[in-house]
Amino acid sequence: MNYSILNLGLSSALNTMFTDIFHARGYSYHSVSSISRAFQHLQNNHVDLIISSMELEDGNAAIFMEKMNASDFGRTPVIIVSAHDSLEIRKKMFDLGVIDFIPKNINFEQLLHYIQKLTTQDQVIKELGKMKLAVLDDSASERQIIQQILEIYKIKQISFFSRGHDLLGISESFDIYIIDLILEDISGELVIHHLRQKNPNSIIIAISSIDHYKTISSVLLSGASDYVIKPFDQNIFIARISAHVRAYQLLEELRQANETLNRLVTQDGLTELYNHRHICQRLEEELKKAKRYKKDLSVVMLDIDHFKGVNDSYGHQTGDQIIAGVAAILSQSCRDIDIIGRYGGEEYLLVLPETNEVNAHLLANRIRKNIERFSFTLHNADINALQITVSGGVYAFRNLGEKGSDMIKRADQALYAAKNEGRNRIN
Ligand code: GH3
Ligand code: MG
Ligand code: MG
Repeated sequence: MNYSILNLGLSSALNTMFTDIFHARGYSYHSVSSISRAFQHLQNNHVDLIISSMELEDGNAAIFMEKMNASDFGRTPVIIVSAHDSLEIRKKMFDLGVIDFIPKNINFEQLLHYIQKLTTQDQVIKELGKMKLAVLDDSASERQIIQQILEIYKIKQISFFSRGHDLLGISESFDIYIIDLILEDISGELVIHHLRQKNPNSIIIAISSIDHYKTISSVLLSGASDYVIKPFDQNIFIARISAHVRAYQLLEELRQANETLNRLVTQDGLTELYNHRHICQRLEEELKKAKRYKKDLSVVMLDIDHFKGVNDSYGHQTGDQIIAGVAAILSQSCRDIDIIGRYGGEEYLLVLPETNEVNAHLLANRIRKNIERFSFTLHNADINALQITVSGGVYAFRNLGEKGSDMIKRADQALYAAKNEGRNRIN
């Protein structure tokens, strides 16, 4: 992201340093020494962050902040860099709305932290723009104020409601709810309670002029994500919503990271089938179910015939393509509830719930024929199509004392018999 930073100050040493740092990171950077020049620049350019020194050519940082607050640029964040540091100065500047105060032995980490924050803020505002909002308030003027605030932040998908029953009555869900507590037809707290039950992940913000801790506590317990007291400052209101959007984003990132992690732990990289550990685990689980509910359960062990020859003649990469190709045929040939794994190198294990030995044989033979008929297209200079066969061993669960590993052993024995009897067959 190309951020634009404006420096306001008299020190050329600081200006040189900022120029180096910001240009190196690809940010656009401009420096002025007076308040009037700063406003000229702001009129004509977009600025994401202002860094101001205390002493300026035509005034000081406090005067600048007063003018900023009265201008259209009041929302642009300002950081103060100062050689003089006292609690008094800090308090005065914070009261004027600066976002931080950095002593002049400036720590660049701290400065870059603000740039990072701008990125986060950008992402949050962008995310907010995509979200669907519902505003419930029985006062038309309040609804208008909220609409104006939201529109400043380019939030456009807003539905307005004046009656709690209307909002509860529709089936549509929203990402963010802004709920006034005192309504004509129903208590806002009850609305929040129902909304929360229906929308466990939505952001629900209660707004009210009641500032008693008991009300606040009770509304938060009913499921509100936050409570904003009226009249509220528009920037604080958006900052609070943004904080929840950020948490919402982080949770979503966490959920996706968990999903990826889970895939990595359970999946074989080459074939995208379950890996050895996971298919064995799934077999144990299915065996428990089969025993408890007295259901059939079969396993099939499949192994590519003379696979060493494929590697030897055409190379390991071609071998890998065949292993992945066979996996794809298995996935296409099985039902959704069948569980398919790569047991080892060119061996596959199928776990077939509610399938008896006869049906497991039928399936294994259908797969065997599909593979025998299939012509594997290869990305290989020597050969562009190859045919292979597989052999298989079937075993169906018989007695309560059996473990998953016993079933695999039996299927493996049947497989070796098939190999001995000439391959391209199922035993
Ligand atoms: P059989 O018909 O008796 O099964 O003969 P085979 O050659 O298939 O059996 P063997 O078990 O002797 O050889 C399996 C070969 O599979 C040996 C090994 O190098 C190869 N292999 C195992 N894993 C992989 C892999 O991930 N990629 C490739 N390309 N080859 C693999
Ligand atoms: Mg083999
Ligand atoms: Mg093998």
